[in-house]
Parts: sequence; C-alpha cells; structure tokens
Amino acid sequence: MHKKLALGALALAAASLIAANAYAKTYTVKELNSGAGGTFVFEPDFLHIQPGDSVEFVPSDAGHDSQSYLVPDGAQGWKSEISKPITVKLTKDGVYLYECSPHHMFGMLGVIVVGKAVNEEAAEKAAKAMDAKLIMNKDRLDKLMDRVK
Ligand SMILES: [Cu+2]
Repeated sequence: MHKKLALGALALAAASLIAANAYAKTYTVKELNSGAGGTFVFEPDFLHIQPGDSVEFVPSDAGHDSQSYLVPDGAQGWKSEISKPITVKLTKDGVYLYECSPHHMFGMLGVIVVGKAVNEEAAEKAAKAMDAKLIMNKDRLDKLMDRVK
C-alpha cells in the first residue's frame, strides 16, 4: 500500500519534470551584417521569454559574437567566441542586455526579458551607458527598451 503510494508520487514527479522540459523553449538569434532591422544587427534583437528557456546565438555572418552587458542579480553572464555559436539558458527573471563586442559602437545590441522585468531601473541605466558609445543605429536600443515591461 505505502509502496504503491510512493511509486505513484514518483510517477507524478517524473511526469511534471517531463512537462516542465516540454514547455522550455529554445529561441534562435542570428548575428547578421545586415537584416530587416538594418546593419550590424541581432535578429530578433528583442525577445520576451520564460525562465528556463534558452537562447542560441548563431553567427550567420562571420565576425560577430554575443556577450552579456547586464544581467539580473544572481544570473550568469555569457560571452561567445567570435564567429562561434553559444546557447545560454536563462533561469532568472529580469532584463538582459547584450552586445556584439566588436560592433557595439555600430548599435549591434539586443535585449531579452525573462519573465518579469524586475531590474528595469538598472537596465535603463545600463542602456544609457551603452547608448553613449554609439556612432551608428543610435536609436535602436532606445526602441528596444521601450518594449520592456
Ligand atoms: Cu557584430
């Protein structure tokens, strides 16, 4: 009787684990010389995803990377090698700002919101600092930040 109950609980736990994995998604962000959003661009450059989802950065054009600029407190940052893909699993709620480090000044920047934008104020501040380095695509990050909620 007790053994049966325990087995039932185990089966339930296993089923909910499988369900959780089934809901976790992987999104792809391309690193491009030129895309729908202009030159030196991540595509898409704005994502709103759920905790536990992953983002795969793919250097569709060579010479780019993906590097976190700001992550929520307690979250892991990332940095790919130039022209190498990287997949990051984002588990903490908040706003993540990232750049292509060779092309930051050209506005090759992106925003990911995971769950709730709990660090929105810090993100706005960091976005201003990122904006200050831009010589091209100067309004791109502002437009992305307008979508944060
Ligand atoms: Cu780049």
